[in-house]
Amino acid sequence: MSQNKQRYTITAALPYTNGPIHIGHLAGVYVPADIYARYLRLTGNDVAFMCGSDEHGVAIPMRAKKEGVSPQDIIDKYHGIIKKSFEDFGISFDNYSRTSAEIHHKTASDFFKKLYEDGEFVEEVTEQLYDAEADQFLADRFVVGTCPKCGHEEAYGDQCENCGSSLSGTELINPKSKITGNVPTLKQTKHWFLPLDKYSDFLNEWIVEGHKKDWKPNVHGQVKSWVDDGLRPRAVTRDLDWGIPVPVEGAEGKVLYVWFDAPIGYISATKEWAAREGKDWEPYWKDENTKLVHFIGKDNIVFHCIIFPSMLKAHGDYILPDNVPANEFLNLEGNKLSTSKNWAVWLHEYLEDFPGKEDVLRYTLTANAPESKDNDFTWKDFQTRNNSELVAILGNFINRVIVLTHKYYDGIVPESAGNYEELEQVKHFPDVIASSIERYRFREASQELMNLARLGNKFLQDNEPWKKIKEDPETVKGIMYVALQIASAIAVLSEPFLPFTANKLKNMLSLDTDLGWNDISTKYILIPTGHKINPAELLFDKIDDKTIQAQLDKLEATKKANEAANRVPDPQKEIATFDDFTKLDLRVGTIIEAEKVRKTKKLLKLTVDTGLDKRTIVSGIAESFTPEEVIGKRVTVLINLAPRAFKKAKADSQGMILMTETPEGKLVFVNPDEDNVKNGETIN
Ligand code: B3M
Ligand code: ZN
Repeated sequence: MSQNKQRYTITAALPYTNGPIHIGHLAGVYVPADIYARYLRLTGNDVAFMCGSDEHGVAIPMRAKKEGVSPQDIIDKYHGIIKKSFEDFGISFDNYSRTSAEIHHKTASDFFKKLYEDGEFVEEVTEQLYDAEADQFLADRFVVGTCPKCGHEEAYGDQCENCGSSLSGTELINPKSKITGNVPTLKQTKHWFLPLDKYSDFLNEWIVEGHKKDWKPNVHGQVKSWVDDGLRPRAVTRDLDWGIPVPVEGAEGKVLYVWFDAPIGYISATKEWAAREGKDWEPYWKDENTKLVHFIGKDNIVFHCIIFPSMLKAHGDYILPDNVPANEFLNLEGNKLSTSKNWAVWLHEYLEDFPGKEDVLRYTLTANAPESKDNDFTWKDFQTRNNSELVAILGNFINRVIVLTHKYYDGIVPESAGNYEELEQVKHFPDVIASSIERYRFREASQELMNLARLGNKFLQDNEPWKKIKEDPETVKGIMYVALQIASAIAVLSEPFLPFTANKLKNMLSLDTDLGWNDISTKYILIPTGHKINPAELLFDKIDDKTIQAQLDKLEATKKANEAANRVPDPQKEIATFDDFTKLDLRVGTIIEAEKVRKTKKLLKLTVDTGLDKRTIVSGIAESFTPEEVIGKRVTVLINLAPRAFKKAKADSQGMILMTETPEGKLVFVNPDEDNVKNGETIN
């Protein structure tokens, strides 16, 4: 449990400004990082919590092209959305910067120049993937192919997101240009390479041997496998026009590789923050006593445990990360979260749909976090976490304490009376929760917090002050006194997890907002006799099935839109002869009557004027049209199809009406759009 004042630099992965933040980013990176930062501040440490928008890299011009705007428009749009949604969600960065900022361009350029002047890079002309039609080199996401390590077929030119391996484009199997779809050619070009193989022994000693015990197995294991496989030089420059220009002679038209510049963004953000706060930034990045912790998703492990530490080591002035507690991935309703497929719960949309429920999502994502394996977010679980835990346990306990204190004592904390072991038990929660947080086990920590609320709930349930108040008011004073101490402890200990709730709770209890984590086991009585509390306010309210269904419907619509977008036409049937065709008797007709066929979902019983006669045709169009909608419709009818009995329609169908369908699956009539064509006209 952090007793003495320790300096921490905490970083959270810089989100690409090619789209908004979704729950996968929150669960993987930002909620755990925020819990950790808030806890360390509460326990009296000196914390610099840094993040910012990652505005370079191929993802940005690709999104710009897709939206038909400039890369600058894209980064300004999404930097704004992301920054605001983090603020509204209570992610308490000390600085949220952006890598397009001048201070970052300078910091990253200076960093590159130092390594360049120290001869750390290998300058080499090599053959790189090139798209002749697009007349450009295919860097990073501009090319996809099969990963040589794991066989994933959508690996990028710099990394495979499936196994996390760092790649170079020429290692991809069956590469394809994402610009034209062409198979790339090879073309010579000069780049500067960071010789990662040179840092293999250092990484092996520092991480593989040195952090065997305290780094998460999923992280340590990845690093060990890459070091054991053998590290290779990686180009840290690119032939792109979007990014930080390479600051050396002979590098026209080249920019820093986004994964070279982005992690330096943590340093730039610290410099920017320190200048604003009148602090010295250097101790946060150069003092060996500072603990540097990177919060990332598993696809960023190679960059934060191999490439960036090698850069820091090569530079020589900087400290190395104390830990990199990467999380695994969060899925959504059983499918992988995907920005491109819009398969996500976007943070800014959640905040619109669920105003005042920031903590419900924070809690759900923490209680269900993919800390050691991929996990699944379901709206049902979100509703259950809210209704069965936050409302029924935490909210219920707090509400009873506040309401009864006002009812029995006009809001004044009564004298203590009697001895209750619960008061002793409260003292242990700070250390229990701290121990989980300090080992990056935030799921476990959040459940320990919920156990404190359970303790309070059970204490009231077992002691039933509402029943004793008449015949034994003295005992009730003791019960309410203890309940108020438990509520105060929750107000402090919940702040890292549920900052909005903790605020409300501190207001209701009229608690001193500077109360620290350790005050609970040292000061221990946070809310003394005679202290006046404020009126009750609702902390949580139930989320009903209708609200959840609306979210599920939204996802269903996304799924349908994706199917529509990816729909491919059926392959051509086998060749039919002209004779085959002449057998079909296709006529113009008009639907003159229509009715639903009872006990069926799809059938309408129609009367069609074919120009030869008025006949019954049973058609499977009831899911796309009501009877009223089809009466009067001009249609194309196949009139010489063998009659077919439809029992439920109590009729034989004497033909078929030609239909097609939209990508969303809605049926559409194939009909002559020329009104004065008469019924009965043949269609050839
Ligand atoms: N922009 C985020 C990602 O890979 C990446 C992180 C940079 S942290 C320096 O999704
Ligand atoms: Zn792979």
